[in-house]
Amino acid sequence: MRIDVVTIFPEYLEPLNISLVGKARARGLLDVRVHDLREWTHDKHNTIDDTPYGGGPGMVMKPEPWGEALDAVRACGEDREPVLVIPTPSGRPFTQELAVELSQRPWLVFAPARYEGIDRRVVDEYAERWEVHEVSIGDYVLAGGEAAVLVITEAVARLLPGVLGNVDSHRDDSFAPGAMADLLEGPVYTKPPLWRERAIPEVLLSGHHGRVARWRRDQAFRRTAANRPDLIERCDPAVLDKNDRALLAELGWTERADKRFGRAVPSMEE
Ligand code: J9N
Repeated sequence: MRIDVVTIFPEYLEPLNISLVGKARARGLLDVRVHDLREWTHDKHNTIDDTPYGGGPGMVMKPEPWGEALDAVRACGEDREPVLVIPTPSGRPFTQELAVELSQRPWLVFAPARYEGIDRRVVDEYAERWEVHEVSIGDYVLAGGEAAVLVITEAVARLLPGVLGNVDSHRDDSFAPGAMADLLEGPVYTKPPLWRERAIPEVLLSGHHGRVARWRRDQAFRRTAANRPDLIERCDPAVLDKNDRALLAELGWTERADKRFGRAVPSMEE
């Protein structure tokens, strides 16, 4: 995969040199190129922003440098059009599903904005030629899109073939399509067996695979109910077994257990 990032803060993208993304690049699985937007300005102050038409606070990024930058990136290489990804709090939510979708594209170009955003005509112009995604990484406001580029790139890079050790690593990801009933992952433990007088839950030492699986599923439900009740609400009743329904009832989902989870599904142990 090739990734281009056009930014006024190229140093902000330095983390792409290390860790999983850095290793993927070193191994030739990922080609990342970071460009300074100011290279495509022509005035002596390298102006990239101006006041908004119609008034209002803040500054808007001018269209000309973006147009020249994106055309130059496009001209440098590939016989296909890239996918343009623009981080913005008003974009489509970035989810594991979108990460999977983007990981299947050969070429992504990121356009992180500063200030109050980029002149709308840039998005409209490139949307006529390229696939364009305006993407939000969450309901909070950053000072610029660069941190979002790091987030999206890491989520995408770890899905590329050969980047993670084994293919199985993805299957249990919380939010991975097909993960256990769309639940959050439960707690994990490793050596030593006793740390600061804290033991490992005995079931994990039991060697009883059925009981371990049941316990993990219960933990996942407890954590999901506590941190993401919305995931429980929209979970398909058909994926719940008798134990799940009993646990959810115990956790206070009693009414819904009556209404929605009343269906008989064979339990894991049966
Ligand atoms: N999700 C999200 C994106 C952003 C920004 S601010 C400027 C560009 C992108 N904030 N929050």
